[in-house]
Amino acid sequence: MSKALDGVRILDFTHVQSGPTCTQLLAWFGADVIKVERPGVGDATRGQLRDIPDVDSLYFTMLNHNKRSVTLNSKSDKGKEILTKLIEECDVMVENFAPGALDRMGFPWERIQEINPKMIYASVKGFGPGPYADCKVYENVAQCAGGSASTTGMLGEVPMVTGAQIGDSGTGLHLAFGIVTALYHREQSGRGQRVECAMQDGVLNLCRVKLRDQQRLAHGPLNEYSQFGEGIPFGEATPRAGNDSGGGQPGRILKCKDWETDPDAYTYFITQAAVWKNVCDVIGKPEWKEDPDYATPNARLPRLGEVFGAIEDWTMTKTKFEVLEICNPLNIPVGPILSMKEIAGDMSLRETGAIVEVDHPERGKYLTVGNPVKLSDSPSDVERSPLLGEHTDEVMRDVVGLSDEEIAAAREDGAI
Ligand code: CAO
Repeated sequence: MSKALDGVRILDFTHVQSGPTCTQLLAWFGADVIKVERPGVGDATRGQLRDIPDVDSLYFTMLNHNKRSVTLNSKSDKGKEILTKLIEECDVMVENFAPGALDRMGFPWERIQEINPKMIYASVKGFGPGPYADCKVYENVAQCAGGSASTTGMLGEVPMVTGAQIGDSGTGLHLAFGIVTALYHREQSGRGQRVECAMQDGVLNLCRVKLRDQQRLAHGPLNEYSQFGEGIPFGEATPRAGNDSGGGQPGRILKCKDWETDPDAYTYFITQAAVWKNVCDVIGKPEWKEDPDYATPNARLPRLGEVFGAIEDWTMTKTKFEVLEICNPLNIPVGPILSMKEIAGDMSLRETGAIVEVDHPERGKYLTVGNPVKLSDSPSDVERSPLLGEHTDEVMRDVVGLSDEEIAAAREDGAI
C-alpha cells in the first residue's frame, strides 16, 4: 500500500517543537522530509533535557521521526547555492525561525517563489502582523497570549498554563492542515502559495469556547460555571473555571478511593441531563429523581456544589476504574485521571499504535507517540529520528546533484 504523501518532498527548516510537529506529521504520512540543520550544531533540542549524556534527547527524537537530516550552513555562499537547488527540488518548505530570519539569510518569500513558483512556503510565527509581529515566542507565551492561561486554573488563583502543548504542537497541527490544503489547491492552480500560522491564533482557535463565554457575559452570568452556584459575581472577562466542563453539561474532577496517597486517584464526572436518574440511583440519592429542586438541569445549577459533593461522597468509596466500570454501562460519562505512568504501561495503546516503541542506534529502545490520525488505505509507521547530518551525502548526491568531489569540497568549505 502506498502512503498518502508519497512523492511529496519537504524542505524542513524547522526547529524546537512547533515546526517539527508539523513536518513529523507529514513524514508519518509518507512525505520525504529533509531536515536542514546547522553543521556541528543541529536543532537545539538535540541537546536539551538530555537523559543520557551525548545522545539525542527524547525531546528531539519524539519530534523528528521519519525524517532525513542534512547539515547545511545556509549563510555561506556555497550553502546558499545548495539551498537554492533544494528549493527548486522540493514541493514544500517549512520554517519556524524568529521573524525575519529567512529574509536576513537572503530567502524572503518573493525570492523563494521566484526560484520555484510551485513551492508551498509554510511558516510558524508567534504572532501575526501587528504590534507583536517581531517577538520571539515559546509555548507558554502563546498560551498566555491566546487566551488559554487567563481562562485556566482555579477562580481567584494565578492564571495557569496547560500540560498539553497547544501553542507549539497545536500550531504545528494547524500548519500541517494549511500545507495539505495548499497542496490540494496546487493540483488545480499549478501554483504554490504562502501558508502562515501564528501561535497566538492557533491557541485562540482552540480556546473558542472561552471567547463564546466572553460574549455571553454581556447577557448575564454564566450559570453553568461553579461560581454561579456559589453566588460569586462575574467580572468583565471570562473567568477561570477550575475543572468545570466547557460544554452545557456540568462536570467536575472528583476524588476517588486512595486520593490521600495517590495524586492521580480522581475521576472526571459529568452529570449529563439525559442520565440524571441513573446518577441518582448510583450515588444513593433516588429521592433527587423527582424532587423539583434537583430533577431538572436548571434546578440543579445553583446547587452544583451540593450535587457534586454527594457524587464525590460516592466516588471516594471506589477506585477511578471501579467508577468507570459502574458508570459506563449506565451511560454516565466519566473519565479516570490517567497518569503518564499508567498511559505508558497501557498495552491497549500499544496495540492501536497510539504509543510505539522505537529503537535508536545510540539510545536504544524508547517510547513515543504514534500517528493519532489513521487512514484506511495508507499506512503510517514510526521510524527513528535521524542522527545529525546522517543523510547529508545521499541528499547532496541524489537531490542536489553534487558529485562526490563536490560534496567533499562543500564539506571542506564548512557549507555542509
Ligand atoms: N545555517 C545558518 N544559519 C542558521 C541555520 C543554518 N542551517 N539555521 C538557523 N540559522 C540561524 C538563523 O538564520 C538565525 O540567524 P539570525 O538571527 O542571524 O537571523 C539564527 O540561526 C537563530 O534562529 P532563531 O532566531 O530562530 O533561533 P532562536 O533560538 O534565537 O529563537 C525561537 C528560537 C523559537 C524563539 C524563534 O525561532 C521563534 O520565535 N520562532 C517562531 C515561533 C516559534 O516557532 N516558536 C516555537 C518554538 S517551540 O517552543
